[in-house]
Amino acid sequence: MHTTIFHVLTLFPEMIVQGLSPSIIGRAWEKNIISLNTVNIRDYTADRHGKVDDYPYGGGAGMLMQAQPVYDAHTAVTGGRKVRTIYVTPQGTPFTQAKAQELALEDELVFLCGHYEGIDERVLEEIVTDYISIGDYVLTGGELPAMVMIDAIARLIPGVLGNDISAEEESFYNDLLEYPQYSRPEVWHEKKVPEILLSGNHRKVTEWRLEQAKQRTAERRPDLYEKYQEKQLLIQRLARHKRNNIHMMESLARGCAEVLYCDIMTVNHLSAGNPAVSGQYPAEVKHSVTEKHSESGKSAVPEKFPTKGKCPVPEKRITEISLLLYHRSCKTCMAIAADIASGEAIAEKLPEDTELVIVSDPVLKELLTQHHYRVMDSYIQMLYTRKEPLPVRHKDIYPLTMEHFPYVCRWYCNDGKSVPGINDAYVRERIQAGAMYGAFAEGRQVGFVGIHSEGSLGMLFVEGAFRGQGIASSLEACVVNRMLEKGWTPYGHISAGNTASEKLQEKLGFYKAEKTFWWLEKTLANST
Ligand code: 9D3
Repeated sequence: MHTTIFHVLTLFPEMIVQGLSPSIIGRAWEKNIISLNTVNIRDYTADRHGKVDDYPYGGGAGMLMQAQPVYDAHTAVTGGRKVRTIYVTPQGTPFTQAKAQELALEDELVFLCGHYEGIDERVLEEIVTDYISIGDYVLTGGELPAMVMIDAIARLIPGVLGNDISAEEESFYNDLLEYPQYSRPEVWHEKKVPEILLSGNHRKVTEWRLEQAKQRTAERRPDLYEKYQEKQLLIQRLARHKRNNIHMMESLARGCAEVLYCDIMTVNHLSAGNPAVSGQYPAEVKHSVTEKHSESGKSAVPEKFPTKGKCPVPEKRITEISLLLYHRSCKTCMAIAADIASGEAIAEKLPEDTELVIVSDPVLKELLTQHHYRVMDSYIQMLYTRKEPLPVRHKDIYPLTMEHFPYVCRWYCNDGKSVPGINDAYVRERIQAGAMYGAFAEGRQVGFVGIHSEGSLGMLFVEGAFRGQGIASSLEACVVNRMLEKGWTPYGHISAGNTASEKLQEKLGFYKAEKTFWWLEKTLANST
């Protein structure tokens, strides 16, 4: 099993150990999911009296930590290997959830906690890779900031929080502050629990909570609320072609993707069959761009009326979007491009470490297959937009744990004709994220289904001998219901030509997108 190691270089190691041990982090340490190695910098001083500090050259208040003990403590821990080393300092860049996610991908981290007025700059230059602060206020040392960061990073490591859908996917209202919550008793200090929460109407409860979350965010965090509204506007734009865009809408709504490129054009669409129009424009001018925004983050700009490309006849204005979304946690991108220029801009902006790209425009497919990506397969996108939960006939369906890993691998990884790109490590990660469910019959596992890391429903499998009994339907229904509870819109990608699966989805109430979807996989850079 894999263990993430946190080394902490400090003058107060007991503070770190005592601070983290009683928490969930301590439990993860006992289970060897993480390991905490505290090192007392004082143990490495070359000074006979154990001194580690001295006066700053040039004068000034207080003392500085000297380079030698810090350097030797660091070398003792890393043995000269290149290990990501974080100096926690008020002079660092502010710590964020994004930084926590990035650091959670490392196998080993060193935290250096300063004391006194700081540390001799020369040793920092040699060992530090990241300078990080936890905010604009003054503390007495770096131990609490190091503990804050370790806590935030460790809870993102699979297995630390237990086996439920990962901490990151849990909240539907990801971009908003949380709604108020109430527990027993129903009346306390003459204050009654809001009526709607006692109604048992799940949908009404969800709506009420969203409204509360919005109100509270607008009031307490206007900065977050503005971002939320921008994103909602983008989702609304995408919703004009919902069946083709549901994958992007859901990624944004579930808060698991960031916008790397967004270009919204308002287009004067001239229908080919309109005799009033034909002849007035050169054949190749099918539309005129009247507005174009390419700045990511300034995505949701209100539509304006045409300013250029004046058109003599009334025409239909449509909005076309080019968009690049990035799921940092699974190195997966989703992209749509309205034209070649946007496609090229998207290819340009694609992060280098992107392992999988999901596209639904031939332009993008062509461009990216010239750019180190290769088509794995083509898919039909299907979505379920009803709000009603589906009936689950087969009752023996449970979330999978690692004890079921060999079963899933046997049927999914080693069975040549399965989905390309699915491998042992991926299956393990999905199980640990709580994203896989198994069907059981006659006292053993007979099938499974899961939610892919970028959010689509898939990985459906039922053993031959148990097919035709509604087990596959029940597996799917179970995941659909789970998603509906979270306020998600379930969607999936069906391998083109897998008519059996398509039929099953249709029977459950899913319907198809018009576009074809391609999954593009990164080819090795040196093999091109
Ligand atoms: C006289 C200059 N001081 C800066 C206001 C020096 C100083 C103050 C506090 C040097 C170290 C500290 C201790 N704080 C940290 O080590 C620290 C910290 C913090 O104080 N606030 C927010 N994030 C961090 S990360 C490390």
